[in-house]
Amino acid sequence: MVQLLTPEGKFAPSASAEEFLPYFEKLTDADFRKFYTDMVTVRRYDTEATNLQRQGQLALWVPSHGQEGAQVGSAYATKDQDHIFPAYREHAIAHIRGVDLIELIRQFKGITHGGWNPFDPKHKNFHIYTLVIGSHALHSTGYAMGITLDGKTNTGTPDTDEAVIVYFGDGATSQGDVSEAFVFAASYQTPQVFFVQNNHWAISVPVSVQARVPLYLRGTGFGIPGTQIDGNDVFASYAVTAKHLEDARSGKGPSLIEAHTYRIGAHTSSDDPTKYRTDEELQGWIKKDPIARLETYLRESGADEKFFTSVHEQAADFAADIRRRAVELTAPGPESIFRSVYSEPHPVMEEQQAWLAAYDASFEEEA
Ligand SMILES: Cc1ncc(C[n+]2csc(CCOP(=O)(O)OP(=O)(O)O)c2C)c(N)n1
Ligand SMILES: [Mg+2]
Repeated sequence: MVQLLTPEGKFAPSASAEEFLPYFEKLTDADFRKFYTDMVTVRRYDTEATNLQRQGQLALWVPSHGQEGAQVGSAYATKDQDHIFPAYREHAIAHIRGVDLIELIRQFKGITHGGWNPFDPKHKNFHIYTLVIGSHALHSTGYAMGITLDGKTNTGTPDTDEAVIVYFGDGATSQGDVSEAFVFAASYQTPQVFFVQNNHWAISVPVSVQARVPLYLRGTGFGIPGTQIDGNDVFASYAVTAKHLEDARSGKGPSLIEAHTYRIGAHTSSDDPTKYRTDEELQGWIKKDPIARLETYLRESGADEKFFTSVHEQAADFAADIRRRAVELTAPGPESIFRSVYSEPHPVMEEQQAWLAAYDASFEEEA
């Protein structure tokens, strides 16, 4: 397992980390502080969203608490031209790509048909959240085949060459869609990274039931090489993803990363994890927290109390702003249904919209 930063916050790269170190060495102290700031901000946001759900503001929330190391490191390893296909827990990745996190709130409030800013399904090349487990593995492979056919990758210009990264969970690897995506990715040598956040549970089913071999080996039989990383180590996540994406952009085909991490919270706001997992297991993972270990590292490399206080203040302000805007969000009118069907105005949609408006108005006349 590739690890650079131990759970105790010591920089001690594993032997397997060697080929990835050149990528890590490009980072500066300012990058480490950015990683930390984003991890703290998104954790604070996640807590706020969980509270908003409990207070009846959101229909559902899917917490990301505990998975910030895997997400922040890998997101910083992407380039603007890369295409990201998330599942539904990738809040830190959305944030780093520049998606306004109120857009995720809009989705979980149930007042949008999807898309960001507010209806664009590929705003910032961050594609829509996908709750149908594993289906977006196929979408991402299709997209990666498309950018190859369009000549947008492996042209020898790394500043603009494109790649695709798709995120899904340990449970998703059991889906037929993911296997099919592996077949097509290997056959067409797509410029693509499959990033598995192995948080050890698929709702109440432990990964040990679904996978008899480590997940990073799942691709091997398809011809897709894999790397296993400590997903709570933001440095490992950055360095390994940077290399895998660079390989993808330069014609080396698809690959897989398995990030070992843990979902500290419930699967969703509808789940009670105390029904199926032990407190002992949870406490063991809390000791491997991705934020705490980076904090130790930063303190030992000279970050002072003022830095940490200011990060926590910024995160609290960020969450307060989200709360204020979340409460003010209103549902769009029914015309938004018609607006989201075609990318351009369409006569049948206009006709149907006019019919619905007249139908609605007929009630007003009766009243
Ligand atoms: C096709 C499909 N089957 C079942 C479900 C119900 N479901 C929602 S989340 C989930 C578990 C997913 O686990 P994993 O892939 O490990 O992702 P995690 O939620 O742990 O991040 C299941 C079975 C679904 N959303 N879609
Ligand atoms: Mg899981």
